[in-house]
Amino acid sequence: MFDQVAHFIGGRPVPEGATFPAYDPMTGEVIRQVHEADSAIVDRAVRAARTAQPAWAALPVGERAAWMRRLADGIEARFDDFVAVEIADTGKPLEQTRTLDIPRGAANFRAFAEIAAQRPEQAFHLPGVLSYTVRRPLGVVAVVVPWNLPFLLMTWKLGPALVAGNAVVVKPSENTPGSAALLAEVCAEIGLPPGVLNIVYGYGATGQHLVSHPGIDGVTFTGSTRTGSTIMRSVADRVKPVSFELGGKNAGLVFADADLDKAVDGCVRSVFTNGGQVCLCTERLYVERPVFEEFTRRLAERATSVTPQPMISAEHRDKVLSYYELAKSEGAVFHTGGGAPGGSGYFVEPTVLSGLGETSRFNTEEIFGPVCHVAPFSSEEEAVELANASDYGLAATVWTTSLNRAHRVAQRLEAGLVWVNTWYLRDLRTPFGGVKLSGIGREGGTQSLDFYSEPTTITMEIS
Ligand code: 6OD
Repeated sequence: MFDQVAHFIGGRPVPEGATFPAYDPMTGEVIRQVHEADSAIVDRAVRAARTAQPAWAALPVGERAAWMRRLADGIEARFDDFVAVEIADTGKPLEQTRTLDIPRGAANFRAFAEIAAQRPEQAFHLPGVLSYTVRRPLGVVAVVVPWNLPFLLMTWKLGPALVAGNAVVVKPSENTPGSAALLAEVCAEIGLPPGVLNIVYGYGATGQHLVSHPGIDGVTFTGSTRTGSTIMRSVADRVKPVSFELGGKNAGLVFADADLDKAVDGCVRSVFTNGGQVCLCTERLYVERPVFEEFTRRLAERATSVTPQPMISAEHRDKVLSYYELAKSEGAVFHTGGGAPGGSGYFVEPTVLSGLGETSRFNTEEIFGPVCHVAPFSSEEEAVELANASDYGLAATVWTTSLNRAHRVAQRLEAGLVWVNTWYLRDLRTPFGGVKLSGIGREGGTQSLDFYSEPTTITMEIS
């Protein structure tokens, strides 16, 4: 499916611009040729969105919500196709793609349809005064999507942006164009009004044309902190709102009173899911001394049997391997892994190591691979300090059977998201995002609807 990927502008495929290859990370073979949008093509997409947006915004929210449900139905009708393209682009395991990535795509549209349609509005009364607030969509939103959860994260942004009355221009990652191309087909199949959802493909230069286009009213982005700050600079002169979910160096704290079976299971998931290529994955594990050795041994044993998933690209594989080499040069103890298996594809070994200092680049920079560093701690105070000693603050996990400790520690962690005795359990109504270098703003539930709209407060005298 999709030997050639064309832009989707004004409801039509636009097979224009030079092409570039997209690869299957399992084999390193080229699987698609993708058209690249230059500034003129981006301009056409933004214009199409601007033309479509007023009529879309004028629909009652219930009608936009009905379109979101049609999108979800359309995704479910082509469920197996979505699974196939997402796996081809990313090398994800079938089970994960069937149970997480693609179902979340449909769920994102359904959830935000419901949240928007049921959202109450507020009015404030004083004697002789009535104040109320109306929310207007931003207008045209640039949706810049990463390669790690391409469909899940694209739809996570599209659901609320569209239901709030915006038109959008999406820029998927150059590595993972397939599920966006299929979504364009679903839009055409269900007859979504042309221009409401547009998609342009390309590398960073295409993204740069998009976010700096004067017709863009806001940007939502998930990806690296460096790209986030570049986008921020691009919109600074026009003072446009941004919502960013950026890098992480997430800590997990395993206390000696934890249910160790559960903690090991949970940490296997939080470290190795998606080949460690989820912004929420744990890269720093701190384990209370009495259980440090047993926990580390069991985690390392389990690491050898995780379903292998390739890194997204040869470049990313080499980056992850360069951190393995760095750790070796600094004298780390490898409990498992540390290399790359032979053969084709962008695989690296799941790796558990210890012995590096807290200020090592290995322990401070986001690696985004199937790897974690394990270090012991002696007290709750020390655990919290270690977890918080990071420039990032996206997610953290706490493993303990003490209810008091769970609350105490969770509330002290400098992170936008804390999971206790679980990981990546999601309620789409909750605020989602990070602190420090991990992002700005929150999406999820009404926070998403707030970001994708602007309030106007109307105050009148009643005489
Ligand atoms: O599950 C989500 O809603 C979400 N925003 C996940 C982000 C993962 C980042 O890699």
